[in-house]
Parts: sequence; C-alpha cells; structure tokens
Amino acid sequence: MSDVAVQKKNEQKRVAAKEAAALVEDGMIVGLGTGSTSAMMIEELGARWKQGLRFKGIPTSEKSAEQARSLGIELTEFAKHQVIDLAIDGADEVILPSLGLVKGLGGALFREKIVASAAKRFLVIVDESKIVDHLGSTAPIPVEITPFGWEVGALHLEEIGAISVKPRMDRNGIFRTDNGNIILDCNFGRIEEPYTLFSKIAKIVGVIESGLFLNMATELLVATEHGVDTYLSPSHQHH
Ligand code: A5P
Repeated sequence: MSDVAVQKKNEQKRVAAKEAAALVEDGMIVGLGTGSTSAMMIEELGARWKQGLRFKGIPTSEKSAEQARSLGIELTEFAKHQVIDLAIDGADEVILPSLGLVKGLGGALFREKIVASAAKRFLVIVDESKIVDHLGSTAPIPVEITPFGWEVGALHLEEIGAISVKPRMDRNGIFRTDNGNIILDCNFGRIEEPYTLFSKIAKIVGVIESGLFLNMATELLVATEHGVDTYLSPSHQHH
C-alpha cells in the first residue's frame, strides 16, 4: 500500500475508533482491545478521560495495559469485576451477517477471548479490508497451546484438516504469549463450517483457545471511505 493509502485507511480507522470510544459511559467496566485500531480507540478514551469521563478498563494485553496507564486510564482486574459492560476490540477477519471473527494475529487471542466472553456488549472495529466471504481466506487461524507437547497438538491439528501448522516465531525463537504459551498458526484454507472446526480444535489436548470467535461479537463498526457502517449480530438484534 502507498503512504497515501495507509494514511487514508488510518483516518478511516480513527473515525470508527472515535465512534466506539464515544459509547463508553461513566462508571462502566470497559474491555480494551489489542492492535492498531484498538490503540486508536484507547487514545480516544484517553482524551475523554482528560475531559472527565470516569470508567475502569480491563486490558487484553500487556501492551494495551501500558498504553492505557500512560494515558492515566484506571485499570481493574477480573478479581474485582467479572462482568464487562462494553468490550471494544479489532479483528483480523470478519464474516457477515453472523459477525464471526478470526483474531489473534497480535498474539493476544486468549485474553481477548476471556474479555469478550465476560462482556455484555462486544463491539468490534475494523476497516473494510477485514470483511471476507469465508473465515480463513486471508488469515491463519491462531491456536494457543501449552508448550509441553505442542508437537502432538500440531499433529492433531493436521489430522483435522490443517494444511500447514507453524509455531509463531519472534526474534528470540518460538514466540511466547502473555500467558507463557505457544501459538500455532494453522492454515485451514477457506473454512466452510466454522462451528465444526471450532469444536474440533477445542477438543485437542493442550489447546487453550483458538482465534475463531463465533457468536461473540454483538456489534461491528466498519470504517469505509464513505464513513462508518454499523452491523448488529443476528442473535443480538432483538435484545
Ligand atoms: C490481536 O491479537 C488481534 O486479535 C487484533 O485484534 C487484530 O490483529 C487487529 O489489529 P489491527 O486493528 O491492527 O488490524
């Protein structure tokens, strides 16, 4: 992408991030997502905090925690609050109309999923490049797995249909999550039946969570060049 295109996309993401941050109200417990779009949203919340808004954040990663702290935002933890009023996070892929997601390219999928599962409202913010016809078409499915015996889990992932399974690496070798685990990036090709795949992955011994977030998002904001499009999940439209 050219510099101009990147700048344009960032401006669009900023509009969606601001719209999401505007939904936070005084006294709320707020899930703070991870990734570049969430970082913009946290910045916007920092600006609202300066104007006097008071809420408590539960971050989905050490990175987002650090950013929120640097803006003066008060953080809390599940030991004190097990219900989140509104969680706001990005995604790597989204399908419509179900709002099924792939998340975890940032490595924070497990904490992101716990936060989403505790949330009354789970709002996802993306730019339009994230909308796909089938999950798995552009992103691998990250699977967080315990370090002991991950090679066995990798074999089982291949047995249920993964075309390739690669442990995520960083400069120091195999990447470790904030929870000390490993991520296996699995290419399943286009996923025709996400629910079936989700439960097959979940049954593998050692798997903590997969990056398939099904039936979790309640709302979606999509940043486009014409403005922000809003979608509600079919199962939450009548609430
Ligand atoms: C983090 O683990 C991911 O689930 C992020 O939500 C995802 O990578 C989105 O990041 P961007 O907002 O930078 O696209």
